[in-house]
Amino acid sequence: MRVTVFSGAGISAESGVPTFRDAETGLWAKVDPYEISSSEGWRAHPDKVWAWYLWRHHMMGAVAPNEGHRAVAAWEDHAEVHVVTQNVDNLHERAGSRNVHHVHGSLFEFHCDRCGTEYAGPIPDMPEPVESVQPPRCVCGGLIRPNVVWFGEPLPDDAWEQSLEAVVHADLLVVVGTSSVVYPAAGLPELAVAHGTPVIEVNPEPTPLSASATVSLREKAASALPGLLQRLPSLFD
Ligand code: BJW
Ligand code: ZN
Repeated sequence: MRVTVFSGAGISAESGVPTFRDAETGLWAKVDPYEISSSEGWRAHPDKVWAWYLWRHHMMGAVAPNEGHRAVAAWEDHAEVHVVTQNVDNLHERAGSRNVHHVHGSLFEFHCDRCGTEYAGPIPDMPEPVESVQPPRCVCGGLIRPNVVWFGEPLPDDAWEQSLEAVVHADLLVVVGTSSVVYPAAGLPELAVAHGTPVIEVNPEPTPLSASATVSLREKAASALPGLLQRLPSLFD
């Protein structure tokens, strides 16, 4: 069996990583997404954006995979598993998943915003959020930025192609912890539905996908994912 998992911030919530859109604890409850997570925001105030990403870089390095990430990795004992994740953390890899496609990039890689050269220099530790930090400069004079996809930017070609393949060839798509509002990524489950592939959504809250998912489990990732494959026969009764 080929299982593809499409994950969002909710799968890392129980590891202590805040989601984006939770009204109280979400990252966007405190900062304007278009100020901090767009190429316009970067051009206008790179020092503010850099400071925010340094803090998130610290936070993601300080947390561990939870039972949800670990369950997905363990499915590789029973199935061919691909993980398509919108998350810029590395918790799926740290849990042991081998085929992880990061459609919104990675917060553990950096490059120059002018010449594109990968940056392997030091990244300051930022345990507390601060207002502003000057990003390092490349030898070409450009600024070093995180390798993440901001609003208005294209998704990385390789990850996107591999994600399309993984969704189109899946026998089952498990969509976990995403609000399903950010495109083109949110189009992947729609593609599976159009192909007639069973889609299981795991999310304590309803989303725009819920109506078309084959099964919607109103459960949290760390409790729903560990027993999910064993539950399949009863879910599709
Ligand atoms: C739990 C849980 C638990 C809680 N267990 N669940 C109108 C229509 C269509 C598209 C557009 C449009 N207007 C503009 C656009 C385009 C735009 C877009 O989609 N905007 C919409 C928001 C309207 N998209 C783009 O700009 C994309 N690029 C693009 O379109 O390029 C075109 C182009 C082509 C060619 C050349 C040039 C351009 C890029 C999108 C990039 C998104 N980037 C971010 C930031 C990444 C870096 C970072 O991490 O800082 O990606 S935004 C943010 O949202 C992040 C996430 O990956 C993404 C999705 O969020 P996610 O993961 O779903 O999190 P939440 O918080 O929304 O939801 C969490 C869920 O978990 C909730 O449902 C909870 O209930 C649940 N949950 N606890 C399970 N324990
Ligand atoms: Zn450069």
